[in-house]
Amino acid sequence: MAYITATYQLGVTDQLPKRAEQIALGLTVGSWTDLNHLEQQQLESFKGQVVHTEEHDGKGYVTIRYPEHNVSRDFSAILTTVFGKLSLDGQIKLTDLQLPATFTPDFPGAKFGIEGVRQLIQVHDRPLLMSIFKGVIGRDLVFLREQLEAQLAGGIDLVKDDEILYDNPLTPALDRARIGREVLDAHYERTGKRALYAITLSGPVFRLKEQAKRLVEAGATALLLNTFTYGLDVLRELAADPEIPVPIFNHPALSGALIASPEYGIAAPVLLGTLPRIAGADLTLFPSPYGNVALAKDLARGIAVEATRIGETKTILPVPSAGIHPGLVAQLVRDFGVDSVINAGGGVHGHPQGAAAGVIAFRQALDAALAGESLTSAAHRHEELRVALDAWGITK
Ligand code: 1AE
Repeated sequence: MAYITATYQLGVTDQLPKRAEQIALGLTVGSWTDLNHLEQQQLESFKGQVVHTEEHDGKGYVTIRYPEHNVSRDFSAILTTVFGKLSLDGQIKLTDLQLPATFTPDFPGAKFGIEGVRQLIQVHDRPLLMSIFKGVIGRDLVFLREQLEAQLAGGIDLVKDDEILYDNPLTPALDRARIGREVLDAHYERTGKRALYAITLSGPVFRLKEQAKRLVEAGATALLLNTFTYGLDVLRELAADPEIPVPIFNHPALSGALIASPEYGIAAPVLLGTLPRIAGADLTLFPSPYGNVALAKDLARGIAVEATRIGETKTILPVPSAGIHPGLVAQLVRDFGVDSVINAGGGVHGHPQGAAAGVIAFRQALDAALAGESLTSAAHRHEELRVALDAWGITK
């Protein structure tokens, strides 16, 4: 029989085997010792089982496995079983979740993954560079076009909408898709360089698929989903649909409400790494350890480990984000490696010489970091990088 396996951190360390047994039974067959022998035989294959308990650093850890046939094949059922009511039951945090291989047909993961996205933009040997539209709310399509052109002119690989830019009268999503495609194609004709532009999906949940298909028809080359405001099953349905043949970027909006507490909620590597990978995201954004909404480095790296875990699903690109500037690039490469995305909004648009120079500065910093050259030394040859380091400083 196959099982879903979950590990929890408890705020207590006493009587762990007993507590674990209570969880395993409470989330499956209810009671056990009250059942007669025949009932026990009948229910044995539905019973949750304690796999392991241990205590360290003043916390208790319990691992429990749940029979696969207890749940329907959706995230709603899986998460309700492993951490539904339980999430409300005192100091408890879900720290690991593994689905059995028998779930793969229903949870096939990303369409593109790391290799697929690299293939689309023909970049195989370095971290990708992504920028975020900034200050677009209240502006029109002319402004948006200019911002996109500037980011591309610097040589960006990926561009994404700000997650707060929805479908709206000034820059309708369909127009963004159409104009975005025109600009991306013109850039390709001119330079031979392919880039992707992810448009934010928004609107009523039951119309999202239709919206995604219309955006793709209009020219969208990628989509951005605020997954935790809609739900993981929404991401899964979009990713599995063959009529939505573009990469999907997972945005972490709202996830702070679940990951921030050390005692409650879901561990960041599970919520922003494991689950988006299984649900079908091609990239997963999360707070970097360095910026304005920082996540502890072990957690940020834990997300990258889960995103790139080799197994039943494709590996997906980790995107440490927020407060990223060129002076952080060497640190990013050290912490997240080549299979990652360096992503910046303010760190591109805030460059004193403009967004194109901002992207160029990132590229110069990246080339230097990959060559093992210090950013300070590279800045002697590169004006854009020098200006960026003067503006933001350097993290060695
Ligand atoms: C963790 C998500 C980061 C994000 O979406 C965003 O817009 C970052 O902007 P900057 O780079 O901090 O300006």
